[in-house]
Amino acid sequence: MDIHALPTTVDVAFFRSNGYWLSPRLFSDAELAELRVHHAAVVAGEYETKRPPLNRDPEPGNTSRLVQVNNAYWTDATIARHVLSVQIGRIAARLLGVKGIRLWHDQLLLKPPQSGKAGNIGWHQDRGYWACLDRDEQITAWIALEDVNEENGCMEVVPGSHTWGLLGEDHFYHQDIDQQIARIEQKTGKPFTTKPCILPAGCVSFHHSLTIHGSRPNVSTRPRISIAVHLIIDGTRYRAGTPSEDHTSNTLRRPRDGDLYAGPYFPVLFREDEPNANVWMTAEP
Ligand SMILES: O=C(O)CCC(=O)C(=O)O
Repeated sequence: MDIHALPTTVDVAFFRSNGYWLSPRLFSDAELAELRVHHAAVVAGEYETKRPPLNRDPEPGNTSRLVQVNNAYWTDATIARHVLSVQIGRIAARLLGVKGIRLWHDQLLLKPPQSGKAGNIGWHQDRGYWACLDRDEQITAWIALEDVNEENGCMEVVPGSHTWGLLGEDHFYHQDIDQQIARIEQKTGKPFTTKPCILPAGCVSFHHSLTIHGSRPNVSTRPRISIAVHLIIDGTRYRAGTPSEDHTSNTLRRPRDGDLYAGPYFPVLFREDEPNANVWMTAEP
């Protein structure tokens, strides 16, 4: 992990106005090679720690459609080391202009080769699934373990859409993604213009939780493999009675209204005033 690559003030300004930012390369060839082996093991249902993930879809052995595994870091020490990296947290904190970052949950992803529509991820705002969080400003770090581009169905974002408010268009599983566009345009009165997040392996895209994003089929012969690290600002609290009451991360602790998301289920990646708060950190930069 490149512990020196931090967004510049120009990068931060780009993130603030566009709602996403693509990092330079953060992971070395050796780290990527190791991560790919561990990613494949988790997809196959081989859990090094013997602890299963929080949930997954579909079951191990089925790679005929998009595979997602939530809290894969529970199952594997290598994945945990990178998902919980202090550097990912530090970059996220700088982009959001906050002092601390915790994990909300991770999501290991595999979009199979020649996926057809079964590989699509419908247009959505993460915030739509995270209404139980008491603030709008959250962020995801999406780690490319292979080169991703339009051929293998890279993520696409709508630049600036994080300023449009919450649209109620939460269609992660909607495969006919072109059908959604006219309705979103009608709702917002704005043209739906997307930007592909083309990333060489080892680079990471960061997107704001209100940014509209989705992805299209993998038409290549290679899998698209990645890990999305969903992050919350340290100090985020639970808001009761929202449509995302049943978010899987709430099943971990059954919070009461106003409870802090803290403790071992929501580990600290980075805290400006407490450099050793990240218990997974192996070296102080
Ligand atoms: O992997 C994709 O194409 C989309 C992932 C996503 O929705 C996310 O990371 O929030």
